[in-house]
Parts: sequence; structure tokens; C-alpha cells
Amino acid sequence: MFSIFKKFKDGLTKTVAAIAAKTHGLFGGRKIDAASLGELEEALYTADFGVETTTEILAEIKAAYRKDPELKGQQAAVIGAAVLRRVLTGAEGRLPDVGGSLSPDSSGHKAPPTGKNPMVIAMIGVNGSGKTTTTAKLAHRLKGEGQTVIVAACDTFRAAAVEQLKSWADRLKIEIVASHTGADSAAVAFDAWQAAKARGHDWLIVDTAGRLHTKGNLMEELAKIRRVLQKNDPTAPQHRWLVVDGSLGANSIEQAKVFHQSFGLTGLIVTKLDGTSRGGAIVGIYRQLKIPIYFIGLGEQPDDLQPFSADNYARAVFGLEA
Ligand SMILES: Nc1nc2c(ncn2[C@@H]2O[C@H](COP(=O)(O)OP(=O)(O)O)[C@@H](O)[C@H]2O)c(=O)[nH]1
Ligand SMILES: [Mg+2]
Repeated sequence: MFSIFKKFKDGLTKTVAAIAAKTHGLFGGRKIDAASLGELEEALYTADFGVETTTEILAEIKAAYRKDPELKGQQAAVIGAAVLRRVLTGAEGRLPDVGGSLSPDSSGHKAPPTGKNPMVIAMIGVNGSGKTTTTAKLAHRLKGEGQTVIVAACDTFRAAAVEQLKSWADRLKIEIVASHTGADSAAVAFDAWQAAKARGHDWLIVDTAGRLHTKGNLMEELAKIRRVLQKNDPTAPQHRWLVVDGSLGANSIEQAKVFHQSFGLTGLIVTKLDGTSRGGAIVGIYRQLKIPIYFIGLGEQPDDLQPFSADNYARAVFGLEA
């Protein structure tokens, strides 16, 4: 547990540092006063927590301060973290373990395929948001949990996109179905589904393109991938996840709405939280969209993709310990 909290803390260092820089050690034990409340408010805005959340955090701390003029920064931090946890109720997406009888048993033998269909996750999002990296990291994580997975290289539009996923797959020993640049992405998705089914695999993760000649083309291509997958399984892709670059802050909300209208998103991945001091944006993104956040990206290493934990996030932001 502790090491996961440490990952959150380390991954959110820039956001935490930005808040600390503005609050001058408030959470270290200083007593609250009017000036420090102002500093905290400014810090929360700077970290992109947004008006609603900042107002709520300040209101609760002020109420406690009115009751207890000796209130310490540390106590204010506990209150702030509690507000974040409350606001983020329902924000934690959790994948079921679909491995079941297909997971290796204690003797290391794999039970024969039971004929079930793979669960499909489609990674959607604009270029550079982190789809390909996340596809690889997630496949690696699922494999580490004893589940079986295939990834499909369906960004056939951008030169080198297929190679990028292939090289991750090579490095992490992940099964991949890929074609060449310019190939029909829906056909790749179809073949990958068939391969996952034939091998009795638990998961198929479909990496997709983030940009085509026009936005309309992109939406049409994604819709086609979905239609073709549905020829195999009418419920696929069961998970339609938007990958958003966390460093873009509130700007990603509009983008998310467009994708949501077209695809009915079922989940979010927020990447690059390690690279930004605006890690508060994740709260606004969730408040606006009410789509669960399955994972967050806290770095470029395979293990830097972590299931989103509202509690770890809230405590890290306010400098509380595990
Ligand atoms: N620091 C950091 N970089 C990331 C993270 N996720 C993705 N990236 C980087 O963002 C860049 C774009 O990622 P990519 O997966 O190619 O995006 P795609 O265009 O959506 O497929 C790459 O350089 C990744 O290494 C993250 O959580 N933290
Ligand atoms: Mg990509």
C-alpha cells in the first residue's frame, strides 16, 4: 500500500511543489490565518483545481477555523483531502479480473480455453495524449496479474505508430497483432479479436489513431473499428476509454465531450500527471464528465500507470502521509 502511495506522491511532485511554494509550509504545522487562507486559495487555483472545488475546500477550512482559531495547517490539510475524496466519490474505475479459470493454476498450467470472448478495451484520444504508451503499460500490468492479453496496432495512419507499439510489445513480451502503415485499421482490430478468441485470451486492447485528415474522418474510422469488432461480439468494445493528457488541464474537457458524444465513453485515463504542476485538473475533469478514471500516468516507465486512487491522490496533494 505504502509504495503505491509513494508512486502517487512522487508522480504528483510538481503539483505538490507548486502548492507548497505558494502556501509557505502551511501544511508543515503553521497556524491558519487570513493570509495563509489566501495563499492556499491561490495555490489551488494555480494547480488547476477550478472554482467549484477550490471554493468548497476553502469553505470547509474556514468553517473549521471559525470554530477553532488555533487550527493548524496540518488539520486544514486533512479537511482539504476529505473534500477531495468526497468530490471524487465514484471516480475510481476498477477493471474486473476476467482471468477466471483461464489464469494459470498453482501448478503453472493454464486451463484450456472455455470459448468465452475477450474483453475489449479501445484506447481513444487525440495525438500525443498517451494511447500507445498506455496500451503497452496496461497490457504489461494485466499480464503481471496473470491475465492474458493481446494488443492491436490500429493506428495505421501515422508512420511509425505501428513500430512504436511493436517495440513496446517486444520489450515487454506482449502479444501483438499489427499490419503496415496505411492498412485498414478495422481489419487489424477484427484479426486481433479473432486471435484473442482463438488463443482464449482475457483481454484485447485496441490502440487507435488520434488524428486523420479531418476530425470527421477520425470519428468515422473509430466508428468503423467498433462496427467491425461488433461483428465478432455485439458487446465489443466493452470499454471505450478516452486517454487525456493531464497537463492540458481543463482544456481536455471540451475534447472529451466530443468523443463522449460519438462513442459513449466508459472510462478515462489521465496521463502525464508527473509532468505538470496542474494536477488538480483531474478533479474538474471528473466533476464535468462523471466518467470514472481507471488509470493515471505518473511517468514513462511501465509501472508508472497506476489505478486511480482518490484517497492516495487527495493525501498526496495535501502533503499528508500514507
Ligand atoms: N511523463 C510522462 N509521459 C508520458 C506519459 N504517458 C505518455 N507519455 C509520453 O507522451 C508521449 C506521447 O505518447 P503516445 O503513447 O505516443 O501518445 P499517442 O499519440 O496518444 O499514442 C510519449 O513520449 C510518451 O512517452 C506519462 O504518464 N508521463
Ligand atoms: Mg499512438
